[in-house]
Amino acid sequence: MKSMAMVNQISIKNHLKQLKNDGYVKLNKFGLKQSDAEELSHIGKELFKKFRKKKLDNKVSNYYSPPSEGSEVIFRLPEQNKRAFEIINKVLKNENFKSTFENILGKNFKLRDCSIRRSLPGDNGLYLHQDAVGETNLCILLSNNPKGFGSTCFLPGSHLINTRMKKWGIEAPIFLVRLIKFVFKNSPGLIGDCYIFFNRTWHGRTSNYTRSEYDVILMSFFPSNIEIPDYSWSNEFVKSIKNTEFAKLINFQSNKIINPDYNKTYVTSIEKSRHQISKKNFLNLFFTIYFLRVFFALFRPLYRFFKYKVM
Ligand SMILES: O=C(O)CCC(=O)C(=O)O
Ligand SMILES: [Fe+2]
Repeated sequence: MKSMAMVNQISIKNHLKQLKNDGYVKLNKFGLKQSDAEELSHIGKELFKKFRKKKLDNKVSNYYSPPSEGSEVIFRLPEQNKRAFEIINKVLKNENFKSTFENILGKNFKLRDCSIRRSLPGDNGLYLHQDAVGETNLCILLSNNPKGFGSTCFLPGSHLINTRMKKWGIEAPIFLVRLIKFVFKNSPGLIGDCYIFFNRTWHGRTSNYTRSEYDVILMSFFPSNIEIPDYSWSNEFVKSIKNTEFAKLINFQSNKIINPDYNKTYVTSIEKSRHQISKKNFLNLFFTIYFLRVFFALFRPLYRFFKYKVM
């Protein structure tokens, strides 16, 4: 019979393989108990209520983005609630979490943000894009969402496309994404389910035309061999969490990177070198690139012309 540790190793290996093939993966809970996940879900709901009441207070804007374009966000969740901090810290200390993230980001990887994003009824979704070099997200679902309404969606395998979307100028608005939605995968699941995705994977958010709100924790990690976009946790908070795993992971201010070695970690290596695209994803990728490039080649001049005329 296989030991528990061996089963764990095999499942991590399979998840990593899937992540590297598709640019995203759904996985088990990294030591997050069902009761912890439900507690986080409850804390999130209470915080949204609190922030909505306080929204006229200017100071709040650093921590809260009020309902706009279908979503609402609370930044730096662990600063808002001690219990949320403790639960998240438990995930960060979990051995499976560590070995998974060390495999893709290298040792000493960093945590930049940990926010809650709510998809509101009537959310049209988010356009197709990529984020910062090296960025990798861990999502923890805080709502039961078996159909994946208002959830992050991905184009499988697109993290391995050499050219960035910005360079081609094909970051697609949501109506275009909807036109070819059969090539995308959304992220359904139940409270506590987790996803990892590379922010280099072409991604957006599906629409939410239900009457429910769907919350998710988005934690953004970076390797230590690149400069991490500016971000600041309050001094008070940093002092209060001394010697925790969390404190270690957000201590990136001193990271002055002079010469990043892109080959050092998987997540930076995909920026520069060629990795094999799996057969399973090839056709969809080829079709999407072709479709978006042709669309923008034909319509961008027209779009610019109308914009110029109106202005
Ligand atoms: O809202 C989401 O699910 C995705 C958000 C996202 O991709 C972003 O903010 O860069
Ligand atoms: Fe994004």
